Amino acid sequence: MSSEFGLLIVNLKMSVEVERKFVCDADIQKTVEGIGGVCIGEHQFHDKYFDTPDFFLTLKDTWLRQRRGCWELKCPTATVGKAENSGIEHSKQAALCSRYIEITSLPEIQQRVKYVLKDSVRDGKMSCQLPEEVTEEKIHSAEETQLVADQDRPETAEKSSSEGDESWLSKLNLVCFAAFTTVRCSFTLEEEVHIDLDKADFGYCVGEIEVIVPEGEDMQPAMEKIEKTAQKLGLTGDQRVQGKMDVYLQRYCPEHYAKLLSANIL
Ligand code: V4E
Repeated sequence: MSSEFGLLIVNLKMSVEVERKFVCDADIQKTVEGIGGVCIGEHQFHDKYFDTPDFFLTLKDTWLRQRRGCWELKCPTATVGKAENSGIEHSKQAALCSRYIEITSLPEIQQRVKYVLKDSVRDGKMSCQLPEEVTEEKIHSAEETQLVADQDRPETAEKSSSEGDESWLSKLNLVCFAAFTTVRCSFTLEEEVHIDLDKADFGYCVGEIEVIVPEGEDMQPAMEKIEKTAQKLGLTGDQRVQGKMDVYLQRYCPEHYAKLLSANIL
């Protein structure tokens, strides 16, 4: 996969992570294995989350983090599928699941973040340097084209040279607001269902059932797979379960937590 210049530009379709969190008991690992979950490994990672001092990104449900030295941005999907609006059962399933796009290309992350922060400058809520005009068109072109030279050169795939340069954070007035380490045990099941069992270093454990869906496709089948898996696990609760970030902010950043709660982000 390479052009005559050793560089290839491809269209990469985005994926949506459809996830449902659940409360873990002491036997959860056995329970997951009992329904056919195959453990694909345990690993540990440290997350650092970034936002402006007045929480502009997270108030737009946009989550910028650094994990294992790589940048990741989780943001809401653009549209809600038609099927999600039909039927009480469907809307109950939808309420228990979160849907986010995860972007891992640093140039694309920077474009997105600048685009979200554009409103903060327009509203006069904060000052940050936006070095170039950021338009929706540019966001889409960054989305549609990714330089995959890095994929051909594995030594640069994990961390590009610009990834080490963190001056863009201060230019955009971004500071770290949360940092914690997670030990994660991952399982795969049939029908492309994935389960993670997470233990955060501040003493919170949570499980997550996840299905990946190409952006724009109907999410209902994914939510049904998640519901089926939840039933097999014997999960009965119909309340939304707190993620690691909810608990972290509630404990350590109550002002930030309260703002996100009142904006219905958490
Ligand atoms: C808080 C938050 C986000 C940050 C990442 O949260 P989470 O999915 O809990 O982290 P993690 O480590 O499991 O990420 P993964 O490895 O799966 O990518 S992204 C969105 N939110 C808000 C949010 C929400 N509103 N509702 C639920 C159920 N979760 C998160």
